[in-house]
Amino acid sequence: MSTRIPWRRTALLAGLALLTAACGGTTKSDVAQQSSAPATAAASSAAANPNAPLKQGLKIAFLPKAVNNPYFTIADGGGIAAAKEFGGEGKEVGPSDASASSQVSYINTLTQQKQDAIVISANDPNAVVPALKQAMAAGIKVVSYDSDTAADGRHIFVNQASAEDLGRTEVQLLAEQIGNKGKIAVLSATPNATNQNTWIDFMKDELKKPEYKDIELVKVAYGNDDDQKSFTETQGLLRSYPDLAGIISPTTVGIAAAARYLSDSPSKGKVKLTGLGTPNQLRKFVKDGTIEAFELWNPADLGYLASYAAAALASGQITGAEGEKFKAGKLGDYTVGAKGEVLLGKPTVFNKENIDDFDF
Ligand code: RAM
Repeated sequence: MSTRIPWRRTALLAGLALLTAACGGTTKSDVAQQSSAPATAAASSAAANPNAPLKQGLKIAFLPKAVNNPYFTIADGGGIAAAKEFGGEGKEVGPSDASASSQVSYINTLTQQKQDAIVISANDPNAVVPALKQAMAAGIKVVSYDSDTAADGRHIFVNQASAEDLGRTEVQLLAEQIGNKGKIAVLSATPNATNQNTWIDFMKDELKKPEYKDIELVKVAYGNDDDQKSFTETQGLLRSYPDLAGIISPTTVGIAAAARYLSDSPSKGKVKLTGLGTPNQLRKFVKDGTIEAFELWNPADLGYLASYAAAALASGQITGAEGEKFKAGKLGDYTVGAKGEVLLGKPTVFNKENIDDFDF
């Protein structure tokens, strides 16, 4: 099977991407696949020198989806700690809302400041690309982590876990709890988030399997990674679908707000809730019976790995090409995979048996 795309279609797609970027947002159908974006165009032409020492005094800036999201406080804390370890200087800057274009002005400022690397969790795969391209043209290395940009907007994507695995296992977790039957909804983050949209696509694919024929996905709601909006959206879901069997919320902000709503309502324990959350935010809801099981990776490890990837790029150890290797401190050795992707590892499933073993 040929993978060549006729040039006219390529030009059309590029034009569409520009148009979308100009509008400051990416619609669902334009969203790049979190782990199947086209081959990275950003890998530098300079050859990698795996034996180059990590440079001292590297300035690494973390640009999360939003700074008031506790998940990113942990992730960026891990990244800043890593920078300290290798003799660099890490900092976190970013918007207080996760809207599509909210990160652009921060990228421009970081470029003017001549940071050595920008580590970004993209609120929109395309809206940030023109600014990131300018940063790269100024010699700044760009690492996406958590939520990818389009491939030409970064050198490397540090992915928390296989997107396919996450999407499918979340459906499996909920299906088991509702006996493979009933109406379900997804409470997502923002409509443009690369990571959530990719996971939701895999959820939909998983739901096509015959064992889930009695499960109906009635709605994908968006809480915008805003606590209050996520709370209200949960309320709306229960009002619109009084016979709802369960909710998957693949966002730490969404699942915490949904759990708070459910735990105080007659639906507690009846409407099942799963998704991605931090053990510290959800411990009490596991103990009071609102949540049976949910999953996540260690956010601090994600930030830590992204920080080392940024340092390896800025020191010339790697360029972002497949097969290059680098060391990530206490996490050990990593290899750059296809499409410039570095994979952190497998997520953990938390339930009442193991939740007290985790503190993040
Ligand atoms: C929220 C954000 C983040 C996502 C986690 C699971 O904090 O949307 O991007 O990875 O949830």
